[in-house]
Amino acid sequence: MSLLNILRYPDPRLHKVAKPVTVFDARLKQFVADMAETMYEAPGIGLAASQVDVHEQIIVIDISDTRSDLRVFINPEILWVSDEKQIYDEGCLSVPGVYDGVERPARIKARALDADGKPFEVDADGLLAVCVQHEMDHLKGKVFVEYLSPLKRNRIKAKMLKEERELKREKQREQVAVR
Ligand code: GNR
Ligand code: NI
Repeated sequence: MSLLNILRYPDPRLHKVAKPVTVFDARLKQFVADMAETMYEAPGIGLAASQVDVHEQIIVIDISDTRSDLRVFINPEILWVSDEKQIYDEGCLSVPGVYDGVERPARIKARALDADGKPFEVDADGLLAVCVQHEMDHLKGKVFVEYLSPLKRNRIKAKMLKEERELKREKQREQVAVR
């Protein structure tokens, strides 16, 4: 098992479009296990492979309070969305510390494959519907801040770049300390 590095907005690699998985082997299962470990450690309720710089259609989700209901979605497709919308205050492990309202269809029907390549369908509402749509956006190269106004997005971008500079400086100081 290993923890994977999560890309931070505005990293351009977050905007790459993921390709379908074609091979269902032990390597895929190991990667799914690493994604789950990374999501639980973060901690987050979902993670898309795009966020760890792997541009294949792989998502892990666990919205349970007990962190014991892992769902794996490979090559997911939306089959139906409700006309009814819901606004949810979304966050993202690639945009830490930022939360804002996003309007999306309140209910969806989706189809995906599990880690064995076996198809399944899911009817989702509430947080699960939000999370599946948020993660499927990542696979298309879309981050939730792109639903916000350009003003908000630019402020978030500036805040993230400032934090990145500060993180880099901290790392350099650590390096000097061990030399
Ligand atoms: O951990 C996460 N929480 C969350 C909260 C509200 C709406 C969506 C999410 S997904 C996010 C993890 C993440 O960034 N997945 O891509
Ligand atoms: Ni996210």
